[in-house]
Amino acid sequence: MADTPRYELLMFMRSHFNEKARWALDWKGVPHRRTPLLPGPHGGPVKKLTGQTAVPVLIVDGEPIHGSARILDTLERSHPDPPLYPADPAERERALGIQKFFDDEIGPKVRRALFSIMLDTPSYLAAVFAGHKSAFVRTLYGGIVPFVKNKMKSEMQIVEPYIGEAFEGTRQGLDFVEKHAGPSGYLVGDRFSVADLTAAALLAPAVDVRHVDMLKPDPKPPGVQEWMARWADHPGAAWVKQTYERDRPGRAPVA
Ligand SMILES: N[C@@H](CCC(=O)N[C@@H](CS)C(=O)NCC(=O)O)C(=O)O
Repeated sequence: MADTPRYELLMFMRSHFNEKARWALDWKGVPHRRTPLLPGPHGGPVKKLTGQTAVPVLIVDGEPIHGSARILDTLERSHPDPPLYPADPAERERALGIQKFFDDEIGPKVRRALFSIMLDTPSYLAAVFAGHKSAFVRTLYGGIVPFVKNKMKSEMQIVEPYIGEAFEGTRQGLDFVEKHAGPSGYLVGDRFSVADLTAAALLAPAVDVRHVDMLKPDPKPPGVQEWMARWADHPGAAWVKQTYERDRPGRAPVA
């Protein structure tokens, strides 16, 4: 029997809030196991473990921690080097404020905007979230989407005026990083921090980032191509790509 790892991440493939936790684990070089779950069937087991259904969940020595900001905070305490929090208290406060802004305001809107497109292409949705499963499971999963589409739409508020606000929120996030990145390219001070990690991860679904954990599968349906083309020339999209190229490490050791 395989040993139980000290760190196990319960996650969705390619999901941007989950990407925050993956990035922090990789940045700090924390050996961990990843357990990809399928959105939908994930709900029961995750609720049993944490009392709520959202992932990422990081299990540390058997203790589940949910919420990407809490996960990053836990890792910052257990693995302070390399840091994600600036040493200067004022800079730290600003970096955590930027994380909160993106977690609360921008991340959910980016997701809503992209889902408003992907729900019309169930097989692509299956390729995004069930790419690690067999072709049989992917086909089954894609086949279920049309039946749960309306429930998903109401749960994720995929209706007007929220869809329009979600596209506007995506633009607001890209505008924010364009405006606030300093000469070093970082949002706070002159080194990479939780602010850059959060903004880049939560905007990544709108950008053609090449990192394996966020790469969108091909072929992309026309709606997804249009979604990416819409932001491609925005300087904020260039910032996201640059941040990925410069500061998104490869996979930490598998535990
Ligand atoms: N604020 C949470 C948001 C997490 C979140 O929205 N997770 C989504 C995936 S991106 C999820 O698990 N949705 C399914 C559910 O809530 O049951 C965090 O920062 O971790």
